Amino acid sequence: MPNKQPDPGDQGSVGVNGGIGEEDAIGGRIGEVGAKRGFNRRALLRAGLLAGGASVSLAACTESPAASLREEPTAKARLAAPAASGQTLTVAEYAVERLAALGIGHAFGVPGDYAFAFDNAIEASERVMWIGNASELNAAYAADGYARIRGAAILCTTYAVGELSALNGVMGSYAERLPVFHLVGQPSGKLQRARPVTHHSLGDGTFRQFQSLSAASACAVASLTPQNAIAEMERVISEALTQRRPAYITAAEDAALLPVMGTPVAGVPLAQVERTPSDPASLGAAIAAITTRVAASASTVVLAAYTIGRFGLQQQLTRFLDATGLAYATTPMDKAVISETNPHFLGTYAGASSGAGVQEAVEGAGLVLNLGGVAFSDSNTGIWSDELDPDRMVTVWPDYVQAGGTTFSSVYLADVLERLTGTLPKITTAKIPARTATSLPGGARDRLSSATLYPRLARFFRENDIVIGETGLCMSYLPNVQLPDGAVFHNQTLWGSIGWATPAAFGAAMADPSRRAVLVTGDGSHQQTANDIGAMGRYRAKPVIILLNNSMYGIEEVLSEKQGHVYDFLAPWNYYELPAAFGCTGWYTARVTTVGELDAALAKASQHDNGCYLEIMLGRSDIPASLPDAVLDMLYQTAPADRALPPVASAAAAETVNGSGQLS
Ligand SMILES: Cc1ncc(C[n+]2csc(CCOP(=O)(O)OP(=O)(O)O)c2C)c(N)n1
Ligand SMILES: [Mg+2]
Repeated sequence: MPNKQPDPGDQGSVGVNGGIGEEDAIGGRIGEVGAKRGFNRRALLRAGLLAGGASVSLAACTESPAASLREEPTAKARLAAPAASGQTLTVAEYAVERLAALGIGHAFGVPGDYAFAFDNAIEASERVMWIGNASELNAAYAADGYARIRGAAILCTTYAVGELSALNGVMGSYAERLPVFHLVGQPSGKLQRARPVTHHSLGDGTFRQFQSLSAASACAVASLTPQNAIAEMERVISEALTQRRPAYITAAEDAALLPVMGTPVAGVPLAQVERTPSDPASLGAAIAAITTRVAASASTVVLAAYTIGRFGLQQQLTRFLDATGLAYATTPMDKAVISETNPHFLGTYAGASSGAGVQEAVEGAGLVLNLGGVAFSDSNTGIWSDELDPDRMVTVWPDYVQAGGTTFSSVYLADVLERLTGTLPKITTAKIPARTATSLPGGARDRLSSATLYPRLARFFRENDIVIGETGLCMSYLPNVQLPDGAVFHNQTLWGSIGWATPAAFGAAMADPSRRAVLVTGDGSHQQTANDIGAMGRYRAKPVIILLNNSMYGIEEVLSEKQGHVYDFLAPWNYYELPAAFGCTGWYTARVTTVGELDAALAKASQHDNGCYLEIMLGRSDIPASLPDAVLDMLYQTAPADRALPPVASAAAAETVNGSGQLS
């Protein structure tokens, strides 16, 4: 039961038995006032309203198998747990319990008085544990990391100041297709109608303008009331899961405290949620078109996209590859979507930055079967150095198929995979380049460099690891490190917001504590969100953090014509001291400068059953030269005569605008 150990910081005046009083934005009178504005008020409201209100019980919700995911006994046991006691749930409680039924066991957030209804509902839930992050942006990143492993996540922030701080993080989840349910409390309807000057407002008596900003990061939006809460939760859950994108769920504080009306829905765990079926005629036509194209081409290679993982189709893909014998490659964004020990795995495809032999195998194929819709973004293709012919590619997007000039709509990835598995014959496929065992370069006294580091990290990674790589120079190396069986890899390749990886690694660690989470991050990125190391210690997460100290925003130097920019230098932190400063106890920390020190530290870290933090001193000499002018010109397109973008990059962008990126 690791989840709800009360940490030392929680045992003082900010008691765990209710968590009330942690915030009182108006008066700052912690404790008494907080209590009155929190549970007591809610209890009074509920008691007063229940007598005349519709009497519905959500006891059924607690019977979901997902209940076992909840490992969190302490503080909540002392609170009335409405779902367990069969009491009528408030709107906020219903929202939380309905999401819990999907198997979401944690909610990441920062509390706020307008969001107390949601905060208190989470605190009182038997199935969802409150996880306090250092900021809302951190919480959004953590929820993103959690959703990558658990399939979906809850983020809870307060009105305006909280939700807007989270916005970049949630937008990243939108771009990278992760269903994060963002719960946001608003001032009560009474307040909004009276139009007073309140905190978190622009002082003009208007209240709804922030909702539209937050809504831009969501594929579905719901403003809950007692009358609509049950139906609206079904709608937003269905939409978020169909699209694998965030949903924004808000409620005015008075509405959030009223009992829901109608028949509640118990829900099922994520894996049991029924998928929208494909249109049979369209599916049949798409399968026929793909089969014809495969038969007509001399060779076929598969690109397996990240969406295979987002939609939980890893086993289907494995069966498909076994049945057809087709070889597959993954781009950095799709890395380890299925185990990289799969015998059909070619390696990483990223244009000129591909693994040995992979570019030739993929670009030399007569047909590329793009399963899931690879993002041919600059950062995913060795800066558009891919040379794929759109006419030799069939793309199975999450909800439609594109074959030549024909689009087959209302056809879903899962159905296409399943049907193709039974339809395509066993095919001889591209030759898989022989893998050479990596030798370990460097002597024990040598100063560390990327050349000596990454081969050692490759050996350090172990089966079932969750490896989180930050945006930055590490992404020039990690994609080509082959991972052991069952290990997965996540990077925010498309959205690329630095700082994401540290809280995302925390979220991933919370999503599955049985697996080791290994974070590889640059120093500049880490400086943005390092304060969530405190949350890691507090909630007993045990990540291994590999901090790359080059004292610079290194990749920015590579991406600009000249180096040594004043804006790329960083404040010199003593990184390896951070875990202690942030209250982590029992962590193994080290600063390593030589190859021998690194070897010793990795050996210790692999044995240490708690958090580990290794500060790797790479230095500025490890930063590669700037990219050639021609590449930079193509990347930025700032001069009239710059080289045009390659066709697949532009074609894929057009797909995104016209197709699966715009489902609603
Ligand atoms: C939120 C955000 N701000 C700024 C950037 C621009 N940016 C991209 S990479 C990068 C530098 C990363 O530096 P570091 O983490 O130290 O990694 P390094 O490349 O040095 O290994 C910056 C500033 C960004 N992607 N996201
Ligand atoms: Mg750096």
